[in-house]
Amino acid sequence: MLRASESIPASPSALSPNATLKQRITQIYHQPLPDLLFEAQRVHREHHNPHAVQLCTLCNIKTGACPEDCGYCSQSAHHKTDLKPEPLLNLDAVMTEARAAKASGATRFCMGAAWRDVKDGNQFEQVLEMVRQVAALEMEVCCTLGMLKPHQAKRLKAAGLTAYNHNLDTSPHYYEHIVSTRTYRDRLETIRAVSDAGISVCCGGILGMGESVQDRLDFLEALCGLNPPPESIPINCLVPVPGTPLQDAPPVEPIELVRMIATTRILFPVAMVRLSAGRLTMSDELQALCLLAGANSIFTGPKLLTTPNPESSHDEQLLQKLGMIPKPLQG
Ligand code: SAM
Ligand code: DTB
Ligand code: SF4
Repeated sequence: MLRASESIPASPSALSPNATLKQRITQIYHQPLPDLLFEAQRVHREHHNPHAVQLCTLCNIKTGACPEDCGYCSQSAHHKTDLKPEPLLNLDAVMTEARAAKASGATRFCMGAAWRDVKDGNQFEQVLEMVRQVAALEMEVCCTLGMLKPHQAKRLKAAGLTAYNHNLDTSPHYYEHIVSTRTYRDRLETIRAVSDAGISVCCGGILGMGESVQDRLDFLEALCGLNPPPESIPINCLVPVPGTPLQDAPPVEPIELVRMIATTRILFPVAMVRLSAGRLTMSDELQALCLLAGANSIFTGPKLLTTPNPESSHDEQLLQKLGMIPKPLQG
């Protein structure tokens, strides 16, 4: 039992007011786990319903043959994976998936395309129509289509896009070990175009690509540099895909994932923190810890973009066991 003479362990606020952001992030991440989780839960409960988890569904509207060489990705033309490239899906197919996603409780529909960047023209016009029609279902609508120019971001906004996903993925330093066909600066420019157009920014990263813990903290520091801060932060664990350079990467240490989620929650109190790729190989207990550490969204449905994901029935059981509920759409 704690005696009156014993002090409560140091909390992040004990850090000197002159500490740099890097020092603050390091101190938050490395503090004893009970203190880290306590702080993350306090912040989470201040801004979110601690019982509610937003369900999102992904739809890969254009598969494979991507000219970028992202080392983690099944869809890069630079890697020999088993994936069969597919052209842009037609509007009906996308809407069928969007309606099914809504019927299964998802409130956000995210369309991904294996493009390096968006080209003006017929295909972009088709995507704009998809955005209009998904928005009309009264779902949040998100796209991840690669690099965007400011005028394209404005058109997506006008079509009703809620959010654009464009990940920084890892630290500025480690990025060039993972992708050589584009730079961190390219990523930042697209993110600028998205926020300047008034679209909410969804920006996160991937753990388990051979990066150090310091790289992960430097990635969080880079996220803190975004202005405005991202409203949505997907934290992915690498799904190792045979044929990619990262096919043999070892899995992320589970408590390191929990620490990353909690640190993200503390640094971004109002953001949605999404426990994204990699859940299929996580135990229910690990997912529960992530939800207790401040994650408040998951992707549901048996497939992410190209890799498998837990069945919806499993996720329903998990939420039920935890006494948690799918988050309703805010009016
Ligand atoms: N082409 C677009 C782009 O790269 O911005 C959008 C699609 S891309 C597949 C979306 C995000 O999925 C990537 O930024 C990356 O963070 C994540 N991702 C891709 N492959 C992954 C994998 N094997 N494991 C975990 N996350 C992955
Ligand atoms: C994000 O950060 N994770 C989602 C979403 N944004 C688009 C995608 C995960 C993809 C996992 C690998 C795949 O299925 O190909
Ligand atoms: Fe292409 Fe996106 Fe995959 Fe990179 S992550 S190879 S840009 S689809």
